[in-house]
Amino acid sequence: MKQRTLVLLKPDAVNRRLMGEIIGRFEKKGLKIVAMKMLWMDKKMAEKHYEVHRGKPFYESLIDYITSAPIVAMVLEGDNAITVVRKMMGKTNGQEADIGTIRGDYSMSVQNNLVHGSDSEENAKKEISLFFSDGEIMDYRLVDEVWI
Ligand code: IDP
Ligand code: MG
Repeated sequence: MKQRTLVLLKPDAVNRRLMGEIIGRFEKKGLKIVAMKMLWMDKKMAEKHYEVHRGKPFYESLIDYITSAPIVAMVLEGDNAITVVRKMMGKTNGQEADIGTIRGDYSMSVQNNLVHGSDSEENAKKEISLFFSDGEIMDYRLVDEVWI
């Protein structure tokens, strides 16, 4: 089933110059980038995005982290994109994430784990609308789609 998912390259990905590496993995996998922008999240937006974590011990630190530097937000599209992206990200804790995943290969931290990916269709819809208007999401065909 064709799905769209929200992916964030978090402040550590930008600061560690890993944007290209991470975006390249998603491209090479066969996911389609249908929206992308760099932005600096403010506290209000961060609190909305991470609402489900409010009250958890790591919440304040998470808000500080995600607002500490620019991020890149993307909408990725593909067959079962939500699950595929979560698999490519690996477990939340970079020390536990399998080698071969983005976090497993590049993160040593449970907080500074480089990427965010939506975890359900419902959350994907909500998260995409927090970052992008309908007009910012591109409807186009890639010439290699028949091979993907
Ligand atoms: P996920 O990003 O793998 O879906 P969530 O449990 O939804 O993980 O947590 C959201 C984000 O909050 C994580 O990606 C990570 O940056 C941070 N986080 C989660 N658990 C902890 C923790 O125990 N300590 C510090 N930060 C955490
Ligand atoms: Mg999550």
